[in-house]
Amino acid sequence: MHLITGRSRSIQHSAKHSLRPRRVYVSRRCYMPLGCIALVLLLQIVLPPLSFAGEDKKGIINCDIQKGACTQSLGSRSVTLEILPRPVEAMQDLTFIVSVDGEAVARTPSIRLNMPAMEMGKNLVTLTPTGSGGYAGKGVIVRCRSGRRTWKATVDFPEIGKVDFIFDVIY
Ligand SMILES: [Cu+2]
Repeated sequence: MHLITGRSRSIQHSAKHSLRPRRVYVSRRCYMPLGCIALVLLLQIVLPPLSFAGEDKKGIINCDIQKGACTQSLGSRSVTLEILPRPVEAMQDLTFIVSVDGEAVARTPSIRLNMPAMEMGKNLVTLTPTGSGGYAGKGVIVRCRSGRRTWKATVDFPEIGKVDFIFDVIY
């Protein structure tokens, strides 16, 4: 709104006072590109949180990790993930606890941490067996520079496949 008003005023101004020195008119017009750049920068700040809200509405989050353990199905099995301590925060030492029901698997699963909509580099959590289908390991979820808080933990069982847990962390 401010930009449009500013422009129309300067056009009117130049029409009425066409005999005024040219320099005045030129220096007034110079504010326009600066105003546009400021507007673009402002939009870049405002838009990412809006698109993040849009992502949430699509229902990509399948786990409320702040409330407790989450369970997803993998074939005929159930895989459970819990992250401690809660609240689950970025840049903290976290313990990842995984369990799988059914017949014992021979090979230990691992967890890959990433963001659902952004490649954040390799972040692997190594798990060790704790007995009867249970595994645990330590890891850190990093803080995303975009400010987005939705992360994905992919639990990968070499023999039976992988399952995604998508949840919000606290920054
Ligand atoms: Cu990110």
